[in-house]
Amino acid sequence: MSATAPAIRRIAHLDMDAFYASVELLRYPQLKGLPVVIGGGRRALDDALRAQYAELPLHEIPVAAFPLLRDYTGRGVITTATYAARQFGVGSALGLMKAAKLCPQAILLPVDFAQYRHYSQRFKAIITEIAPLMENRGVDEVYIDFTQVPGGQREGGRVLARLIQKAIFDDTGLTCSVGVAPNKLLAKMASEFNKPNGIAIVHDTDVETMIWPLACRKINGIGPKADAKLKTHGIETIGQLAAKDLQWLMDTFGQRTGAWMFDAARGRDERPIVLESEPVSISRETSFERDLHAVRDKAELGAIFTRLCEQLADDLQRKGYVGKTIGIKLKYEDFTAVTRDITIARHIADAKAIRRVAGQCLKRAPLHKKLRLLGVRMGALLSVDEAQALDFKSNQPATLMDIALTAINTGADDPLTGQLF
Ligand code: DCP
Ligand code: MG
Repeated sequence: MSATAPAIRRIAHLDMDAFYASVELLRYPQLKGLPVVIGGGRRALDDALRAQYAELPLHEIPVAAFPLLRDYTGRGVITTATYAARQFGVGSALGLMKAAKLCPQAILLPVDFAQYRHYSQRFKAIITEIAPLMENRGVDEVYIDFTQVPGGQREGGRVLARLIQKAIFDDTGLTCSVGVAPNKLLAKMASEFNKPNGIAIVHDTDVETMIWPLACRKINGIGPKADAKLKTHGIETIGQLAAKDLQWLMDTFGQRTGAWMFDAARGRDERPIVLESEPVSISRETSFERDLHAVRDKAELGAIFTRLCEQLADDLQRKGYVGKTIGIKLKYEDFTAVTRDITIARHIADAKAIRRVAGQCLKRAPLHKKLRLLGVRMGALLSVDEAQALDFKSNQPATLMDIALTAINTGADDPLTGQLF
């Protein structure tokens, strides 16, 4: 490429290989090359194994000591499987007992989301150091804009893809696969072409040869329902889809979907890379079926309040956040609203702790009017990893007694609040 040639849009899709399983193999490298599946609620068993071999480092626990799929009973499903296990036809979403029939000798390990989140954050941090325009698509995949990044145009993006793969592997020991293409739609398909540890490059001119032979389901957005409908019209491949005219597609699938399918079959996709914006706060709220009074409906209100705190705690834990500003929102029967919040000294995400602090907030809000809505919010968010580092450094006490220390924005107390919550 000459120095004056305009940059061609190059978008990469990067997807980690057998992600959960590969993370498990980092601590149990003795299982490398063996069929391993991840799933089921067997954390207790894993703990038992570690307790039994407490004197040994994890990587020295003998392979023969690991639980096998053939001994599993229960209703759990596989989250993922190593490539060695996939050869037996087992993989994501398959029931563990069904999988045991196909590959009884596979080793079964329980899921450890905290560990996967940790590695997820790590590989993404490495990518953004090299290529800052990254869109988060979930725990193990991202889109990256290669267009303006050094090496992003060389060999269609292969040079930069290789560099990123190497940087991730050097830091984490994990492999990934990358597709580089003119847009997200094609990049997503391409990242699957050479899995695992592969790179695939697609140009506009490759659509006919590389994309049209694929099944329609390979288009991200054509799900089982649309696929079944396409099949009833004899359309199996993307090439067959591309042979249909726009009007027919719009008549059959509706204007929007039909037009989208028309473009997708031609490998056209203009969607921009959406940059990560970390949430400032996470909240849960609910409006009541009838207005509730703090005294007369105390039990009902208390139960709803507790439920909201549990849901908020769930959201936080699922997304890997903790926070230290707990707030409530109240809307009254006359549609006026108030908020109260308290900032505590440590970051938390646990339902009981949230409930206690939120209860303190509620005590500071007027409660003589009936309520139509109640909300609970967590602000001052940090990722679990960041918070651990920070709270450890500042050596804060582990108790909740310190919540009274740093109350802010609590407004005037209302004499009617009493000891309700
Ligand atoms: N996952 C899950 N349940 C599913 C599918 C996936 O829990 N039905 C989890 C486990 C995977 C992770 O999400 O490790 C990433 O999903 P992928 O589809 O990218 O699958 P893998 O990374 O495991 O394998 P591949 O190498 O095919 O990408
Ligand atoms: Mg993956």
